[in-house]
Amino acid sequence: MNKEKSGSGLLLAMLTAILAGGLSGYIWGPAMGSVAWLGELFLTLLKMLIVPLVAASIITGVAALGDVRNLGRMGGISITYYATTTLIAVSIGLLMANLWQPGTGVDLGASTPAHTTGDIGISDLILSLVHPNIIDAAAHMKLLPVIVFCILLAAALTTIGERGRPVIAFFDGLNEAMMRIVEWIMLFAPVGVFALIASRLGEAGGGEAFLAQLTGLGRYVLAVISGLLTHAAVLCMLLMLLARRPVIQYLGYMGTPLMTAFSTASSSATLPLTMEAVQQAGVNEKARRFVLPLGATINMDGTALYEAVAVLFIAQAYGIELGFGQQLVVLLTATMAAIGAAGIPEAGLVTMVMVLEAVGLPLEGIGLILAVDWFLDRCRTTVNVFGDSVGAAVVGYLTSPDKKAGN
Ligand code: DAS
Repeated sequence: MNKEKSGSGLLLAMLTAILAGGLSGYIWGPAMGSVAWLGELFLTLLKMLIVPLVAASIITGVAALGDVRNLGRMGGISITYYATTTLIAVSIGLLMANLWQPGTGVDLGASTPAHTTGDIGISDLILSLVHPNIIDAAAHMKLLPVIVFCILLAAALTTIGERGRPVIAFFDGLNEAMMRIVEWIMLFAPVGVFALIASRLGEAGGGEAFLAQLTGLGRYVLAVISGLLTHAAVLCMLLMLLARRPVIQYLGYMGTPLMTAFSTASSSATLPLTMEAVQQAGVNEKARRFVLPLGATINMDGTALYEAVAVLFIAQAYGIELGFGQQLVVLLTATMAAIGAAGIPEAGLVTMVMVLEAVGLPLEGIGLILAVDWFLDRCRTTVNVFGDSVGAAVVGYLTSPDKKAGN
């Protein structure tokens, strides 16, 4: 069967699995916990590939650039894309939170706690780029220092001529082998996705409980979802304008990784499938191997947008007015918090502390949004992964010598 046919078959199977998982979790609730281990198996199989795949793709992607100046150009365009789209996402989040006023009138039954005032460390962000023991970093899935080390290693390998070639060839073979394992794991994806959705909805108490939680925080959920959809539309425009790609066709390739992102709530775990899908879409190989692993680690548009909405929701719920200056602080700190968030479930909830402290809001406010965070995490992770895939297409097109559409 050709790749195209099997791809659409898998897409249909994944869609069916998500719907069946949601329905099962809705109907049988906690009883669906019995299949959670299948979801855990799928998630772990994907996680198992992350470090070797990231190392192999970064090293071969950077080495393929040859001249370090090309690396500078691709790196510059990538970082500019990441920063711009993340700032757009946070701005959309702030806009939605001011329009919907999700926290206004929320009865907390508690007095406004004293403000905390914290500071945010840009130095922490820079220090997170390196690690004293790269094996330890890899063992603990600290991907940023692994990526930085691999970029430096690849750049060095390209400067030592013949002696570097066998090392690069090794990582090239490793990359191909990893992509082959990804194809095998994808055969199990529908089962894994079904189990992840059904068991997690079951854990939330099943359909009725889930709907009660959603409606209880209705305006907040609407503000986040409408913001994420708006940003997804912006990404589609960037795909058409800056990468010259038809959106529907690209979404067709991205169907499986996007559904996996929604099911796993982990950009990192989804990365192997994103790499496969973007390769199928014919994106420039050098860009794909460099932009995707980096993007999956530091480019989180969905998370940035979500943190902006959540912080304003908490301020509104406590009756604390955030002026323009403070919302500017939210804009900057939510951008940095998103960069610092790992591609794992609930990471955005953790780094949000940085934003709350920056504007002196009570950390207890996080308790107001916990009930629905597992669902919104899936939504924002899906946008994170889509943003990474658009970044690969944009950087691939802008750095391709002939600017051929679909590069
Ligand atoms: N779950 C994170 C991810 O994998 C996003 C988040 O927690 O905000 O992208």
